[in-house]
Amino acid sequence: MNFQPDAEAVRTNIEEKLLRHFGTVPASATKEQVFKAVAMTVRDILTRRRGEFKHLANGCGAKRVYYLCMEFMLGRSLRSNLCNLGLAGTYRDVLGELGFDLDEIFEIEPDAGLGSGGLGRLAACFMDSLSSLNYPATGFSICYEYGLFKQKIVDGIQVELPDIWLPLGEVWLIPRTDRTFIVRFGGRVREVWNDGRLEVHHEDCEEVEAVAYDMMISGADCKAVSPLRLWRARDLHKFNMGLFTQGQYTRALEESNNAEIISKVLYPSDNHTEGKMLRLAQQYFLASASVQSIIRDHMATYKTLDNFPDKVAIHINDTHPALCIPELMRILLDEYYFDWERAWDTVTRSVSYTNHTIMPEALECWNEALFKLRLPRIYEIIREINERFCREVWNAFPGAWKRISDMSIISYGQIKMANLSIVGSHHVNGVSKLHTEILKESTFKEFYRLYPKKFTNVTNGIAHRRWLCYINPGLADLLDECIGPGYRNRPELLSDFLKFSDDPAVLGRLGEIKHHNKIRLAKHIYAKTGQRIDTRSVFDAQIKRMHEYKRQLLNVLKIIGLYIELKENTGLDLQPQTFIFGGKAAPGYHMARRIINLICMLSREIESDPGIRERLRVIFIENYNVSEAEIIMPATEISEQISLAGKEASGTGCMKLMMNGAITIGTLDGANVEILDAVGKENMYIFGLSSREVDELWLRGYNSVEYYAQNERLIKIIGCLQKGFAGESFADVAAYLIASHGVSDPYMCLADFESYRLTHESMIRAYSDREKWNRMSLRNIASSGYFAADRAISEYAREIWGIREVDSKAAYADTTS
Ligand code: 26Q
Repeated sequence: MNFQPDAEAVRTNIEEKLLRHFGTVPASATKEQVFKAVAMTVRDILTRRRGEFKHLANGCGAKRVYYLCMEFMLGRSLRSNLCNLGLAGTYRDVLGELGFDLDEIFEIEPDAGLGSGGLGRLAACFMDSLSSLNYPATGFSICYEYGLFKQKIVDGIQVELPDIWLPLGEVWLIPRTDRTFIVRFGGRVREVWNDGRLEVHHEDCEEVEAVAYDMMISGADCKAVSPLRLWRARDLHKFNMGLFTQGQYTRALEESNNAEIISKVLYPSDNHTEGKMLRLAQQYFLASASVQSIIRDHMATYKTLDNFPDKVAIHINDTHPALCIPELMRILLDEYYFDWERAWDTVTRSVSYTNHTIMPEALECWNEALFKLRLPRIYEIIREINERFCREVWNAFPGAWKRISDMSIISYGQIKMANLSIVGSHHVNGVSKLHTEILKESTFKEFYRLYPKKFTNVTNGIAHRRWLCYINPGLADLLDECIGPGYRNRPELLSDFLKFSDDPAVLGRLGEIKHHNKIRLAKHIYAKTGQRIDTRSVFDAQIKRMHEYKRQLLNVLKIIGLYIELKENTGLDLQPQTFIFGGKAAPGYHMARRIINLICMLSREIESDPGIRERLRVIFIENYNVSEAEIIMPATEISEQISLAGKEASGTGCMKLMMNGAITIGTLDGANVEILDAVGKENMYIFGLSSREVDELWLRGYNSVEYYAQNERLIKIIGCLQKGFAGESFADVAAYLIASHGVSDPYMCLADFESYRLTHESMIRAYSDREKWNRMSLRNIASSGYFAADRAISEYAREIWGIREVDSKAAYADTTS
């Protein structure tokens, strides 16, 4: 039976934590203290349940999955843990009696922002489903002291501040000082033959200790609790007393800090690599500590590595943790004396890989010479993997030099991590249907010819309990009433909601729920920015990382067009519209920062014009993160998914918005294609070039001036950009959009502009028939079940990892027999 405290126990536990940790009582405790005390009691429940589940899983010898990712963007945990455990009501009552409001306590928690965008949030959603479906799973990542920077907008410009999350956030972390491993960098490798076997010694290297901090991830209405193990770097030689006594005080401090720098800060770029040696150190640190931990657990249970691939699935989320492939080889060869073939067989039957991008600048490469200096033994192993692989390709395609050079793991002084990942994995997964097709036909075409069976498609999914039930309780209540609560554990049942498409009462309720959520967002925006937005205007949101390929610029061009129209024709009868943007730019990404600046200046100019701002509003929401998303998603009516076709691997924000009843305007890109399949073209607005047309246009040569010169509107819009907004010229952005040579827009905004504008216009017309709009909204909600992470995880489990749910009855039968 799952451990579940009653109200009396909850109250006593909270009081006890307050007294013991803060020497206080509820009547005089601060909200921070109450948050911490409450979180500690929840952590205790989770730890206890984890013990019970581990016992069950061990009892049946279940195969486990280990999910490695450099990022886990968890957001806040208290609400989701309480809801998942079915304890939200009890805690609300108890805290009420103690004089606190649970919702206010939720607000105290900082976001755990250990991720930069979609990849990191996907990892967090997947942990939720792994637990909820009772799969035996562990996540591995780094315990960054600073997560993704905090974004401030000062005079319309992004300023980055450190994200200090640990003082409060670490309440969820359980330090496992009994789980530490040594990770080695630099030095030399010495090989000696001893008693007929090769011994590999690592000399003069720097040693860093990896210390485990576990965060317990709850699932909903289930037995499982899964650990997310976060590694923190600790300097082994904490302090160099020698230097200290020689009076070199600062040098002693510097040296002691050096190793700990590894887990200091998350790299803030997404869909772009930075070939920095510190990033390489972070990646190896994660890979090495995690593989050592996996082997230790496995040996503790089975006392042999013979059955390793039957009991262990290691998944690498993008290439960032790919060094676990040579690291596992190293341990099997050097520490367990496997021969090469047996070690390679073990590795390639255990590891699988998901690719998340086809943007060339995001495919990781490391400089061979620097890599060799930093990780000499790992380098030797990669060389050997590569030599054997190239021989295999040669045998399959004799004389095909070009092909071998494309597929080689090392070429022209670069180590290509995607090639290493494909060669070392039993499956290579793409994150949407279209993305998988592009991987097979273009990015990894040669690999697909060699290993056609390796390639799979499991389309991404989102944690629907968090992104629907918990953040949109009004909608969840309506669904409970109409179709019963079964969809909470079986998201495919959301389709039952279709039965209500023609029920005017339900459609009316949907409209009211949306309006209520819009009021909540409007209040939030007022508190943050002082801007009072009209809740009867249509809420149109583009919330995601700032990136050229996502084309926030295309959206801005459309808004400028509307602005010009309103200025030219003051009597124009236009449905009031509020455009909401949110997203961070990588600090070194100039154009992305310029786009933020443009949005903010346009917003400011409109704000100063009373005649316009009643009908057209632009809002830039500062510091877009998981918690901000949780307020914006339920309030949004139009979801902007307008990347250039072929560039967005999947997108997951599109799924969250759809599930909350927003209607999508989008290109045929990433998961949009499957949203269209699910909801039908009557309930979605598609525009623009297809990915094939994009490729053709690219080959022919995209000439922006062709689109510009023929379009009166575009001429005016570009003119407006050149003149600028609120005193700031954007002539540089205008030049980028229309240049036919030199620096120009590779994402072809102007090619899709007219089709985008017309499609948006027809959407705004449709909005005036509110019942029809609500019906579209209902159909989107009812068709969103496919995009639940529960579905994605079941597919991964079955098709890629070969793991099964832990069934409590079977487990007991096993242990008792
Ligand atoms: C690599 C090396 C050095 C520094 C940084 C990086 C790095 C970090 C993060 C490279 C890429 C990322 C993140 C990529 C990402 O978030 N991709 C998104 O993944 C989502 C989940 O599959 C998809 O839905 C999105 O389409 C994809 O853009």
